[in-house]
Amino acid sequence: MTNNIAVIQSIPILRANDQVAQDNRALLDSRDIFAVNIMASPGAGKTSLILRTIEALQGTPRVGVIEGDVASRVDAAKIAESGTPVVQINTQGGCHLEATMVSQALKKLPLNDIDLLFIENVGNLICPVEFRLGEHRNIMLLSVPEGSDKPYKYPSIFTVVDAIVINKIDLLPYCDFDLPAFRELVLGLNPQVQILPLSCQTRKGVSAWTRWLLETMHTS
Ligand SMILES: Nc1nc2c(ncn2[C@@H]2O[C@H](COP(=O)(O)OP(=O)(O)OP(=O)(O)O)[C@@H](O)[C@H]2O)c(=O)[nH]1
Ligand SMILES: [Mg+2]
Repeated sequence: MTNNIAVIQSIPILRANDQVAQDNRALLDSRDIFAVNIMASPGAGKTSLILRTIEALQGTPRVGVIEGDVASRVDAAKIAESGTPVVQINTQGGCHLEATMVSQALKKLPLNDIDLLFIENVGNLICPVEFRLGEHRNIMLLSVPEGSDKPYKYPSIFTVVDAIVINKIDLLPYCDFDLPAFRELVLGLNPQVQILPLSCQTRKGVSAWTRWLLETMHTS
């Protein structure tokens, strides 16, 4: 009798997420789209970096954007103004993007017109780290006013990323951000990571960032 009872084996959330992330990755690979997941604290400059990169690349490769925010279309509106295809995900309180959200967003993007996809994750240094989305590279942004001690407090994110962009270097004279100490600390956690200081405001360092991005895109 008990053989007739239906049983659903629940899949742990992260494993289920990884399966969808693999499907996203397969779709992106089949369309020759390189995807970059951008993680950072709120206000570190994720949207600014995407806008500066779009400006610097001048249409080659062709960029598309998925914007992840708890609420609002503010960031997507800024990207759309540049003429770049964009989809906004609102997590309605969720502190990170999940692969299913990206899967839905990919259905709304003109994939034939995109070579490089930026996924702006929700501003958070903890939760996005665990959730793969199907991306080819993970980038972290840390802005100078946040302080150079963040690797002590949030070590996980520093270990999973391929590059760390230190944004707002125009503010270095006004902050006590210790760049050499930060470098040493981060390389201790992740010896392979690229560290790219820049300012989205003055554009200093943006060309080194785009050079690294294109290099890693073409060698993937
Ligand atoms: N001084 C200075 N300000 C910057 C720089 N880059 C961005 N900002 C400012 O920082 C603020 C936040 O920038 P955003 O690009 O919106 O940051 P974000 O990480 O996308 O923020 P959320 O999406 O809200 O998490 C804005 O007022 C930007 O103008 C920079 O290089 N220097
Ligand atoms: Mg933003």
